[in-house]
Amino acid sequence: MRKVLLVLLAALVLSLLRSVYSARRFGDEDKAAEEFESKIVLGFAQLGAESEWRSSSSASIKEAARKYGVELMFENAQQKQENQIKAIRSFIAHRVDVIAFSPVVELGWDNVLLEAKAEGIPVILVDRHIRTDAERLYAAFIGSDFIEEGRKAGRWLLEKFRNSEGEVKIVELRGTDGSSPTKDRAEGFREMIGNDGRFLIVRSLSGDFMRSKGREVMEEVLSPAYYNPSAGMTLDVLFAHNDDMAMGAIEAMEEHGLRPGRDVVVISVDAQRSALEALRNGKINCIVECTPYIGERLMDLVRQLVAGYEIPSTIYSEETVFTEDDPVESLPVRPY
Ligand code: GYE
Repeated sequence: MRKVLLVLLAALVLSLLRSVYSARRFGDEDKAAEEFESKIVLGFAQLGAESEWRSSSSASIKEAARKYGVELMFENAQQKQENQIKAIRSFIAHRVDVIAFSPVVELGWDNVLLEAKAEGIPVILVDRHIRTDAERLYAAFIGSDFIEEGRKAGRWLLEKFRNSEGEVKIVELRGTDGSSPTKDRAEGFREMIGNDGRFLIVRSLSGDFMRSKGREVMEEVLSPAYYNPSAGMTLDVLFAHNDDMAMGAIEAMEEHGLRPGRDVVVISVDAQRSALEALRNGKINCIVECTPYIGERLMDLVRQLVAGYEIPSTIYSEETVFTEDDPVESLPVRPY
């Protein structure tokens, strides 16, 4: 009898253990399934690492993805459109939930974006625009108003020279040709100064948004063939489409014995740490801010899209202008 009772007790204990174990297993599986379902996958095709701005923008996106629990597939296209297109195709093949990218140039995206659309994968343009006749190839644009940035630069210049009568010779250092910030900053700038006959853009050259190229281009601008004060070949203003190129050009000017900020008025765009430092030191006169910190807003949009909410089609960052007239203590100290 005792033996039978013992066997029964053992069987009971065993079955209890089994049911506890299987309940735990089911619980884990449920949790895993839930996590699997809620983890959003975002494919981001970054255009390159041409500037400090770009590196900060990449860092902002990676940090925000971590913070928001978004699984990020991140590709760096080394400034090549074909690499960006390849990256987007691989995101489509992986069936990510959302694709985002910063288009290196404006044209040539229709095919790949139609492919994403056919697979029902929404696309967000980050930082730069595309140009297309096709409809609804992307859900939203998030970034800066580049035309307004160009206007801000022009407006400041008009104010700076409001009391001067002579000609104002301007050299423009453009960013990457074919890209929206280059086209729009140039447009906004011309819109402001175009009706004032004193302002002459004597040269407009591309430095591809890179510090090394900004320096190279400025060296060419200052070579005897183009710069010869005794023959009246001078330069009054440098408008650089970004800080990296402005910093490179400042080095070249200093090597030629010019005092940037005094002999040549320098206007730049971005407001990265090194340029703000140059503004404090009087080597830059005006910086139009363009913020790379768009990661968190992007993750917000991604979540809303996946949850099926309507999202605004254009979201511009709020930005300001820093000038030589600002009290030095009021200028921000940037981490980048
Ligand atoms: O101004 C420049 C970068 O697209 C806004 O690209 C961005 C520009 C930025 O390389 O520094």
